[in-house]
Amino acid sequence: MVSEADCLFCKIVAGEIPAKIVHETDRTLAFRDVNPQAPTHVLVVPKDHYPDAAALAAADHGLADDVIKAAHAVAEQEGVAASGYRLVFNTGAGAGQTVFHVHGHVLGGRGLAWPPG
Ligand code: D5M
Repeated sequence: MVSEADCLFCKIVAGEIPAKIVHETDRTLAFRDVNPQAPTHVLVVPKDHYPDAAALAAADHGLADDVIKAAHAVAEQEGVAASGYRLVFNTGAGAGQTVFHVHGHVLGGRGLAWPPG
């Protein structure tokens, strides 16, 4: 596994920090956000460490596909797929990224305004 010392989400993947895990595949993990912004707010990560969405896409072995498929599976499991949900990858500090292990936010269960803040 590609991991990085002192990466919070690598530690969650490794089971070193507790998280409320809701979905897992061989290459992805999904767990509830500690600071939920909607009734459903789940983070989906690749188990391997990539700092952001651009690095994940450049990995070029279908891992980005796996993360997006896992996000949709989470939305179905949470019962928000039919009504609509948002999948957000904050990419870079200027866009609000604070944890530099790529993660998709699955947000749903309420109306979501556009444009986002
Ligand atoms: O999103 C980073 C997200 O990570 C933010 O919504 C809080 C969440 N977070 C931070 N620490 C934890 C732990 N320990 N468990 C679950 N969720 C966590 P960003 O897009 O980088 O701003």
